[in-house]
Amino acid sequence: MPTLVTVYEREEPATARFITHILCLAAAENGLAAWLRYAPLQGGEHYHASLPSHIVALNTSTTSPVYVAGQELQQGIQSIYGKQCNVHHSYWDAGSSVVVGTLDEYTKAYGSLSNTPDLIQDGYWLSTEGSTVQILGMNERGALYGAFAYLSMLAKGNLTKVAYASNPDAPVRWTNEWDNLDGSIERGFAGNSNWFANGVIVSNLTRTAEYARLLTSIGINAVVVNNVNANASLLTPQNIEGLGRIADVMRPYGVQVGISLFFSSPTSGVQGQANLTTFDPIDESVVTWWTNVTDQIYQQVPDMAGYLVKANSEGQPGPLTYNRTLAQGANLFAKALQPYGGIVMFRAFVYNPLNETDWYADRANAQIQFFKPLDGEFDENVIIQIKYGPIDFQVREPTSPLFANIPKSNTAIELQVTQEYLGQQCHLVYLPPLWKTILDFDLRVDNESSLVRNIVSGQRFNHSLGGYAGVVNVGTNDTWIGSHMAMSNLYAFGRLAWDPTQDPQNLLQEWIRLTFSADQSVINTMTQISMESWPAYENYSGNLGEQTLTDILYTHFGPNPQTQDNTIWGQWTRADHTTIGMDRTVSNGTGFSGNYPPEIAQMYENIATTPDNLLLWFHHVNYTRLLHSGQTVIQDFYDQHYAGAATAQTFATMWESLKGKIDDERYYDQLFRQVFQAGHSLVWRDAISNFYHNISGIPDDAKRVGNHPYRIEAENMQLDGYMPYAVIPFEAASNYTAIVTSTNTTTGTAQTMITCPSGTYDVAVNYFDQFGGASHFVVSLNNETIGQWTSNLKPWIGNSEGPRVLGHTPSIYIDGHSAMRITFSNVTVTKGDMLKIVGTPDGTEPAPLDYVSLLPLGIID
Ligand code: GCV
Repeated sequence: MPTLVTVYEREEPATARFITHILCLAAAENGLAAWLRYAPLQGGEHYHASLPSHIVALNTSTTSPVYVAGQELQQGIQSIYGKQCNVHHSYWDAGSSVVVGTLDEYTKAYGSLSNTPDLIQDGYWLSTEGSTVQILGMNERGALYGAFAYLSMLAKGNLTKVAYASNPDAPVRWTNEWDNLDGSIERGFAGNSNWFANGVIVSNLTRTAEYARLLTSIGINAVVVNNVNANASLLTPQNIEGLGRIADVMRPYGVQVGISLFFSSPTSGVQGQANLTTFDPIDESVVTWWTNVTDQIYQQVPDMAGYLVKANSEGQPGPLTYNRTLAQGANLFAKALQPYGGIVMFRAFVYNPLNETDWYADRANAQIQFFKPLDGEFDENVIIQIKYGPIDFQVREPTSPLFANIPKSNTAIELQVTQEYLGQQCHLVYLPPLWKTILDFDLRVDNESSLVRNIVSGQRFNHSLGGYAGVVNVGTNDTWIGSHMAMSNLYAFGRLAWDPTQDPQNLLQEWIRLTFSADQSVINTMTQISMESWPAYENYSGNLGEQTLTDILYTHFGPNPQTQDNTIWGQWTRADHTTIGMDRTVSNGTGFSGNYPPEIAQMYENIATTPDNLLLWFHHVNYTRLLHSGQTVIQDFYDQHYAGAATAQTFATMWESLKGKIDDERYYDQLFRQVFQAGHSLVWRDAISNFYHNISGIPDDAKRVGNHPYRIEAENMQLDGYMPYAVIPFEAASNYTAIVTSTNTTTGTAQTMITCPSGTYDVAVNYFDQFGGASHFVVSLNNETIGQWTSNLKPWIGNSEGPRVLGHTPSIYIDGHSAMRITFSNVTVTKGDMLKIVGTPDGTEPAPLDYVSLLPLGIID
């Protein structure tokens, strides 16, 4: 007989009752306030005497960052400790107070500090010693940063005496948002744009202001508001006016606006601008066109941060069309911006579509080929923005050698906060440990210490410009980027851009305290899950330097390793029946390893000194080659994929231990994602293991791959109204086969008699949730329902809104993106019971099923 069922789907009444009941027990939080919740501290009133009673914010203008700092301090102290402070805007000396302002204004009002702190632009001085708390910025923005640093202390219950100066490591700390003018967001997994809709800038910019507040609290100083795949109509007079409105709401938070440009805008017929017949960057008419447009923008946005340019890449136009160099292209904009102090962030992500049969035409070499010869030709206000690896935000890549090859140019590192290739916020992946492998990597230029973080800060090659660009892609969803836990990535991005020496785990724990709870068990659990998440994801997606192994021709979400090879995108793995890996050596391969300075080049050139985790990035080897670990390549694939998926199972269980310790709304939302991740990590595990098992023909020593004793393949059940379906790619389905209903309007039934021993089992059903329908499934034993669900996890499309949806890019196919699992726990099963699944198709989705697992307690398969 079936027993109690717990599922984490949304649609069913039983589940809904469960959530509602729990919701009554604890207050809900939607996540919008992120780490700036200012949660009340228990017993906060006992600390009133240790807190300031007055706030002096040394600026009377309501739109100044110092004024905002005063308001923020008032709100924070009130909310965290329940103490009401008055805010003054000029000299005030009545007992304990906190004074916030620029160093200059403070000196005018209160006289010089005894020791003048050593501050640079955006830096601040924070002293809680004495009866007056001093928060003094080198500029207004710095003062606001200092106020947030003080509030962060208060929110963590830290009332210790400190006195220190803090300066940013690099001047450029920007986010890039890939928002399109129509309101969609490329690689965004949290709804639509907060600032664009239907080709124009929206009138309600409340969320934009809230975002600026969050960003400034982590030291971000500019936002590029539109997609690097840009649209010329951003430059209509109406949109330029709109940019002014965005800048106006961000300015009080010290956050500047930047924009991405479409290189051929002069010939795009932009409404309200002249239309030219050329976009040649050295043509006088083009120079004048951009100068004019830039002047118009600065009239509306006098403090615009600058331009971001993606040129001659992935179909974007650029100077190469006219046989001009990328430097000539970049300098066109640099000259227009120079009078205003603006910056050009020129992206190094330049490559041409590649020959799909020629693996020697290595995409990883492209940036070096384009940019190295141009070093020294870029204007002083141009920064070359370089993705962390030579390909494209993969789960592991070697550090881009370009950082070492253009010492005369300013550089910035581009990191991706949105998890395009790393689970699209439906898999938890805490990214800073990955980023740190790059930032702390020593490229040994001229055999001297050359850490990437010291290159992009400008220190290593003596540049005053450089820094960080993080692709964030926030949307209208309350979680901002699609999942509550993924916000740790944004928090840490800002904090690392300010100080890249910080420890990812410390940043994480600070974020947990501010965002969720100071309860040590909450901190420990979330820390463990997060710190294990990148290694787990790497293990069940693509280990040994094989890249993520996702489908690069479609959604970038689920597994599909064969899409890497023989395409114009040049992400080769070169997997055949006996060998795998990309030979990037100088001696025998594409020569990529020679792009590094000699010490690093030698390390990668030599297979014996190449670390296992990048082996297949640099070398082409037999599946049977022994790794440094002593394992063969193929067995390591199997083992790591099993290990990674096993770790992902523990995340859901660990998360369940947080029940009642954090608010229910975020608890259930994240639990829903962890359950999804647990299921989808098995899809990944099986797909990659099966793929390489199939191609190599080498069995798994542990006899797991292709051997699933607890599974009942749907195609082996008795089918009525269902028929077998050969899944493409084959590895995305167990036994390569699913079942689908015979038509899209008729119900199908799959049934079988249970032959396993009677007992209590978890019943896991693997199915496919395609975009285009919401099929319904009912699972029963002897005609008694043990569970039912509607296959509609509502990926973000158009204007769909609402909590608890998976935001990944959807798939219209039965494949590794749509494959997923639902589990009914603790089901009592008797040998001889009839297990039946009835699938009702909907729209274009034919109620696809893969298999049912009857899992004894503790078994996962
Ligand atoms: C904005 C990858 C992504 C694209 C992105 C591009 C880029 O190719 O898949 O969506 O385009 O990188 O960074 O320009």
